[in-house]
Amino acid sequence: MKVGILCYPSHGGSGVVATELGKYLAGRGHQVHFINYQQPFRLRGFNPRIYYHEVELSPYPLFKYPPYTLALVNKVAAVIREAGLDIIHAHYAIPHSLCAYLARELVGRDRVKIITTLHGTDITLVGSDPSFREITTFSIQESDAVTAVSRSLAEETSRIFSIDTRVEVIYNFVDTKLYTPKPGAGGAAGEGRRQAQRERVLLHISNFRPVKRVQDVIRVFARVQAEVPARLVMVGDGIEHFGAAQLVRELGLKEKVSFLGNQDDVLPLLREADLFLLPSEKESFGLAALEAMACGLPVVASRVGGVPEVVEEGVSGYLYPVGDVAGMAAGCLALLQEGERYRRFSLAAREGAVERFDSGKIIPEYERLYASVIGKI
Ligand code: GMT
Repeated sequence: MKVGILCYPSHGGSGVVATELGKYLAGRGHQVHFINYQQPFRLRGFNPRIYYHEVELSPYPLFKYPPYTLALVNKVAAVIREAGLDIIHAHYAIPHSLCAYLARELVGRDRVKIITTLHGTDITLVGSDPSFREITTFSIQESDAVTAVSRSLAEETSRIFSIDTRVEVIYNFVDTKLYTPKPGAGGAAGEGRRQAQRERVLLHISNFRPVKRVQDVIRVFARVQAEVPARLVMVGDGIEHFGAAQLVRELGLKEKVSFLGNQDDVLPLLREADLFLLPSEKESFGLAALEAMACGLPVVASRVGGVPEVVEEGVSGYLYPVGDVAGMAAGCLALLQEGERYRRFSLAAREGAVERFDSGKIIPEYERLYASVIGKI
């Protein structure tokens, strides 16, 4: 099949899922075309079956807001014609799903099928905002198939929008052959190392938006490090960075907290960490938590959205109400202070990732969906 992928190329779970999906599909013999203003950050190295089409936008004094989405539509239509795409897979409803719809209108309805994958904030924050609500509803309804990355998000989509479109759940995935505990030392295998090492490492990765509650990460860490030697590694960037850095200074934790900014490759960081923290207010799935689990890290998180579908409560992590900093700190300490418990959770985290979310298990679900919308099965 020939598949066009539209996604956000910057750091963020939806772009990661779209890029990893494209790479995997190419590995299975499909031809994949990324159409974007920038090469997705995880799209590295040459692959003869992966094409990258850059959307260029000439500046014009009349445009206060350069119309990127119109240029994208134009480019998508051109790629459909030139490459003969079978499918456009739009990740994140706004604007990609609508751009796919407009491009299909330009080339002719029968030429290409549209799949929209909903990732979370495109529904829970952006899509439900009155300024985007109608257009989100429209683009969902005009897609040939719609998927959501968790059951919770699929249900929320049906609740928020009055649509009769079936929203199929296809979970996010991780390559568990690549995302593994540090060979011979990290994750579940590394309990010896963990016992011996002085400082435990807590890790948080996000886009530092208000919805991620990064100050809760700092407050949880403050309580944990008062009981066990520990350090906190913060990966990512966004508008909450300054508030978080300020809180670290106020709490006198500057020597124990590192802000690394956006990182293209988080695997080495996951392999050196002991616990993953995700105290978000909303989280449709929590891809960063899944990648952590694949590396054998138990997760301490809030019980929201799709997180309980990923992290098995009391098995691979502990979940708490949003803002329950004391609870989350207690959960971290229960894991860090009891070696046997930590070992069990670490093994279960790895096992959960391998058995339920491995890319080799999930990606064929997308292939089946593609085949069914283009009438091949
Ligand atoms: O967190 C965000 O707002 C960014 C968004 C994205 O595009 O990366 O994340 C969403 O999609 C991810 C990939 O499907 C999910 O793992 C995240 O849970 C989801 N974020 C939220 O629901 C807040």
